[in-house]
Amino acid sequence: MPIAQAAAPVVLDAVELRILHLPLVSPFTTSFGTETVREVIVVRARAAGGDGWGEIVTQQAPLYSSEYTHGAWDVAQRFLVPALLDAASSATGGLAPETVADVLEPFVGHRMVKAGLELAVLDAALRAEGRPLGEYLGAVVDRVPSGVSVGIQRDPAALVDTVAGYLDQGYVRIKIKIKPGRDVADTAAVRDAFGAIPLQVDANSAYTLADAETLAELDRFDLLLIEQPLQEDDIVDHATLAARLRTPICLDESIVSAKAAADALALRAASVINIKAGRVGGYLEAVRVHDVCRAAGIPVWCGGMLETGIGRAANAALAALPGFTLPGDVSASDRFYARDIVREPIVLDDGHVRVPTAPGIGVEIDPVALEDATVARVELRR
Ligand code: OSB
Ligand code: MG
Repeated sequence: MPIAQAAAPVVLDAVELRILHLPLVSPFTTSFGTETVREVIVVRARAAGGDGWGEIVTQQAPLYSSEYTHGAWDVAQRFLVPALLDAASSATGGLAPETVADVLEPFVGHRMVKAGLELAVLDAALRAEGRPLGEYLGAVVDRVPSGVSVGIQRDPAALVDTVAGYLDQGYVRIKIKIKPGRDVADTAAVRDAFGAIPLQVDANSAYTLADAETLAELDRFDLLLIEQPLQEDDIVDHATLAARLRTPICLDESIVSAKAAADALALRAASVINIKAGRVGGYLEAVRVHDVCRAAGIPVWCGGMLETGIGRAANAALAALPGFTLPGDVSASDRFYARDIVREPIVLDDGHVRVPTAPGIGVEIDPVALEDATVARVELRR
């Protein structure tokens, strides 16, 4: 469903951007690399009615997508924030959160930056109105099942140990990262060790159609899905692969908008879709992706980008929409961070995460934790 009730316009006095460095509790390895410190940008929209917070989920290097933190830092200051400040001045009567995407639309790409800016404006608007983000987006449940994304480990035995720890904590679905040479044996080890748990794999674009035979070997593990086996642009190849596999194909990197989702479904390139607000340019576009999939009877789930408590709280709200019928990568703060930057870290309760009910994103920033993690700060004014 589209947003039922629009939010009131926001007058912006300034936008503060910070680059944070947050140490991860353990290294996170995917087919594209290993991260030990999360480098991320936090946005504070300084509005007449109070501050709003957003998160730009770029990573340090352009390995998952073409976006990366210092590119985001540049484009935000040079183009996107000035355009936003112009459109949201008292002279214009302010800017409604639903029109942020229109204001930023002339600038091609940079969706993660647009998403972080839109979230900050949305949070400011909703806090001023006393409305929780979940209610605004159309949440239908008050808690969401929590899955965990497990990085590639030293060997399959180490992977089994790591997965055992997450199952003990109560996570209801396991996703393991795979890459060529670390696929069939790793998946077999987890299946053998834990039986019929809800299990899926994520290749982060590491294969080509020439690997179809290897990928077909995964069919015997009854996986929920295989996520993004081929490259971002390989929509037709994904359709070809889908016809050869029994395991459902889920797209992540390829789905950059509601239009991209509709096209991928029309081509039968995927039968499940991972929705990340950053990747599609914002939480409002994420709702539109959800709506396209729901109308087509395609299940969706909420992906993650190692968010801080800001994006993690917003993801919990998004994942509460009715089309999110599979557990998301909406894990507890302590899955990645010893110390989150919000006062109410996201916690696991019986394998679920609560949808915040306080106004806006529903969490308060811990100013000391924020300051301690900040490595760069800038404030832009009109
Ligand atoms: O492909 O889903 C992905 C993290 C960074 C970049 C891409 C991905 C991921 C994850 C982690 O899998 C998801 C999470 O935040 O829990
Ligand atoms: Mg993925």
